[in-house]
Amino acid sequence: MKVLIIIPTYNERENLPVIAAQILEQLPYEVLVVDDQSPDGTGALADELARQYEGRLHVLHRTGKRGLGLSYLDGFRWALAHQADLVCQMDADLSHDPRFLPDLVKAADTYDLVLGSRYLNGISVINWPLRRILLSWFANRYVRVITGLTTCDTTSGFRCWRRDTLARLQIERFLSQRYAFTVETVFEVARAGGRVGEVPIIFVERRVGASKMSGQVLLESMIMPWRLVWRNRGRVRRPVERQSP
Ligand SMILES: Nc1nc2c(ncn2[C@@H]2O[C@H](COP(=O)(O)OP(=O)(O)OP(=O)(O)O)[C@@H](O)[C@H]2O)c(=O)[nH]1
Ligand SMILES: [Mg+2]
Repeated sequence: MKVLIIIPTYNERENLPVIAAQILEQLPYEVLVVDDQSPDGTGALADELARQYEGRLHVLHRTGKRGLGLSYLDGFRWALAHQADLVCQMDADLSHDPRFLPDLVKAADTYDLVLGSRYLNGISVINWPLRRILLSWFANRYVRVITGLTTCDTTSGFRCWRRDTLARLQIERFLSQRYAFTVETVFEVARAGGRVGEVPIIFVERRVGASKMSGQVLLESMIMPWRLVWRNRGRVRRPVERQSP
């Protein structure tokens, strides 16, 4: 079974070699780095890593409009074209520990989409200031109330998809270009009757590099749940969804 881990990067020079080694030296998976022409040279570094881990680390250099959601869509297309059976998503900044990947992969036996959840057993977040925890926690509450989704951590970027779930996504329908993509994807899977599960993870704040969170990102994320509900009006009001056991 081919498991592909997609890692989007924008200025992650210090982090990328560490996360690549952690995954490729301990787990039987492949990695796809999707770089958005990082000014710090992460793309060229990824090419070096592709030579070092020949056949196991691949690089997609994006051109055109920058965006986390747009990067994932390109990564998904690549994964489908390269016959991946399971596709995981994770950040490059070492916030997502690869030791949880096997749990996500295993849960994909049962679920169409598996979320690595920070809020399943209380709050599992290390080194976040209180205001950041509150922002993330309220963002998840906000999404649940507006969309009717029942997942605890709908905004998590640590996930595993079954190939057939990805293949069924109507990519051309997507509205989000940035981080709101996390919510839109869960909403679309649940709306189509897919099984969404959550497994607990421990999230650690990045130590090096800068966050790409911006006002524009927050604005898109505030508006998106309303846009999703509006687009879906007249159909199932509250998407049906099953939780993890
Ligand atoms: N390709 C691509 N990657 C991006 C873009 N924006 C962010 N990323 C990557 O997406 C991942 C998550 O970005 P972060 O800036 O860590 O955002 P976050 O984890 O939501 O927020 P923090 O908690 O502040 O770190 C990292 O691997 C980034 O390098 C983008 O526009 N394009
Ligand atoms: Mg981060």
